[in-house]
Amino acid sequence: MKILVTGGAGFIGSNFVHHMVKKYPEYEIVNLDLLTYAGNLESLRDIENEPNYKFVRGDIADRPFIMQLFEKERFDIVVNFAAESHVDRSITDPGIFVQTNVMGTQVLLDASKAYGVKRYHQVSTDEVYGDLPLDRPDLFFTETTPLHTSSPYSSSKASADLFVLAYYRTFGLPVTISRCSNNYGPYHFPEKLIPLMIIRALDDEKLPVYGKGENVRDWLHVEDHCAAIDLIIHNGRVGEVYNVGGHNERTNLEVVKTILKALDKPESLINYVTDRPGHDLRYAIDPTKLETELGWKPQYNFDTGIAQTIEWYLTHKEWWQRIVSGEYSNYFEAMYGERLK
Ligand code: NAD
Ligand code: TDX
Repeated sequence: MKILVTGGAGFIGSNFVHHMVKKYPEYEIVNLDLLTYAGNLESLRDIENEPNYKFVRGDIADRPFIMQLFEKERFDIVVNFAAESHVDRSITDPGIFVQTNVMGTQVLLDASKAYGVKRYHQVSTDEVYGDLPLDRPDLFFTETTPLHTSSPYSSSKASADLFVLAYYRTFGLPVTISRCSNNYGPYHFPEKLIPLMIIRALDDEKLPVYGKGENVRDWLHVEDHCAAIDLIIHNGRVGEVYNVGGHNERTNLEVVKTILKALDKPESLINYVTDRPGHDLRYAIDPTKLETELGWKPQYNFDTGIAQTIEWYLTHKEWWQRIVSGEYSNYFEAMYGERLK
């Protein structure tokens, strides 16, 4: 079995590559990544010489390159993680989100169709469902919740999902889609809430909490997401969408306070800053379909997962210090400089 993993140098993709390379020594795993600011080959250092693993640099939206790669490699399965993934960046620069997330997906679909892949899996997000109100804890996203997006990021992801489903219905391409809630864990790029707060708290720096910090996210440890995708590509029904989430809802403020407590840092580091435009209020996944059809069960709850994650950032300072000291410092200044003054 030969599997193309796109975006395998990013946060979730690199965790998935680790998972697959270790679990399936008989498979060939090809990791295709453009190495944007979010791609980091250091996240794959420990498996880069494994005989069942190979890295290829390239752009999923580069049609001639992708067609040549599929011609040469004849993949059985494609798992598409490659994307622009940060909501705040999609607000300052939406164009690249259309280019990579929509056009790139469509190129991969064409290549998968042309070369007869046995499964095309699209890694999507719960953000395609929009948001839920804060005062209705009884409501959850199911696979039949209408798509109703808020940000350029979520709109690009929803567009891609619609193309994936169209290629199933129109061309019979064997597709599956997973829509997961917020991930956290090792190799998470420090522009996202949890790693940003851990790293800044360690340095006693101000922690920028948007608005009142009352927005709710449903957190899932990245290894549980990877296990879900593994199950879906092997046993999921073609043409189906599977929601992935573990019922771990927290307000952003609760998350930040949990991190501060674990690191023995004062809550006075919290700084309330201007809210994100169009900020989604609450995400909450109903994972019943994945649990009942495929027997998926998460291994972590938020308490065990966040403890493991904090420990990982404490023991992998060299991984994130290189990022924080590079191009990323300019990004932080541009995104937060004025707001934190
Ligand atoms: P990430 O930003 O950490 O990684 C994205 C990777 O894609 C990077 O390695 C980057 O170099 C690569 N990439 C970007 N543009 C590319 C292109 N044109 N061609 C090839 N490679 C390209 O993102 P992530 O958080 O690991 O998310 C991975 C996927 O999972 C995304 O599709 C995202 O929408 C989805 N998702 C993320 C979350 C989350 O909480 N992070 C939750 C649900 C779904
Ligand atoms: O500095 C911050 N302060 C803050 O209050 C940042 C970076 C975020 N936040 C808030 C915004 C959100 O309510 O924390 C929450 C989480 O923010 P992000 O980490 O940016 O994630 P989110 O916008 O929820 O999107 C994530 O989950 C779904 C991923 O980035 C997406 O790729 C995924 O699809």
